[in-house]
Amino acid sequence: MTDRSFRFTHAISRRPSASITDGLRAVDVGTPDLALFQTHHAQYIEALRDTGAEVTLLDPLEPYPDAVFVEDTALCLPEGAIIMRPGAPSRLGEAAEMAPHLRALYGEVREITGTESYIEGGDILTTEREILVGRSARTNAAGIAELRARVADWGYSVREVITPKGVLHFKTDCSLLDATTVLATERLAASGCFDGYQVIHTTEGEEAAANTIRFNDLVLMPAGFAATRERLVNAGYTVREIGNSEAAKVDGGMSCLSLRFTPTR
Ligand code: CIR
Repeated sequence: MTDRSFRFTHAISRRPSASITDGLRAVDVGTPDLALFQTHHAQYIEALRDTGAEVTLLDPLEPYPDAVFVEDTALCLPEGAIIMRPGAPSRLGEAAEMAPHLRALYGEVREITGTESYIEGGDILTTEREILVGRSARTNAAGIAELRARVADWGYSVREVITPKGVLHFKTDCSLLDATTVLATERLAASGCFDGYQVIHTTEGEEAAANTIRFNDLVLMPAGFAATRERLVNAGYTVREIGNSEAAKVDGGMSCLSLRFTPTR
């Protein structure tokens, strides 16, 4: 088994814009504080660099309040990148903003183009053996079918799963930890979508800790979830905690803040 699903040479992130205060959110629990968001973001970028990756840091995009959440704009595989079609109308234009940056690094960039196809990167979990895509309020069956067609000749199998009702993205509730292991909330794992994988559950009340990223030898996780953190440390992972209070106010977390990949040209 390889480890291409969690070892990468590159990452792309985008600094938060002042318009993040208008970012989409399911429930309004307060407006993100830009200065604190910037501080957390800087910690996040430092951690990405500490993995050994080359990090491209893009400028803020004021017209798109949610543009800091770059993960939703593309799926990056070793063979090429696929530009998404975000299901949130206010985010659709973010994908075209990302495309040139990926074209600069990749030999091949494909696009989801169907006018009825919607798919966001947050709903996609790439493991060593398959690509799981959660149908959600942002990702529909047409988007998943189009992704399947785009990656078929690269040898990937795409499995459609369900993002739990009321959960923004599939990866809001899970993350890949290594070639055979995922971290997941009990409510998501109960759907059976991880049968055949080893699952470490977030502890009760710490569901918001499920969105982490395994990146080379580090696991980046949101700060403040001591019991779940202990489970990861006990399982042998090297955990780096990053402040996430401001991103969380607009339903964002560790995976949303970067694209991680090893491009082949
Ligand atoms: C949104 O609702 O689209 C943003 N406020 C949060 C996006 C989080 N992205 C992700 O989980 N991949």
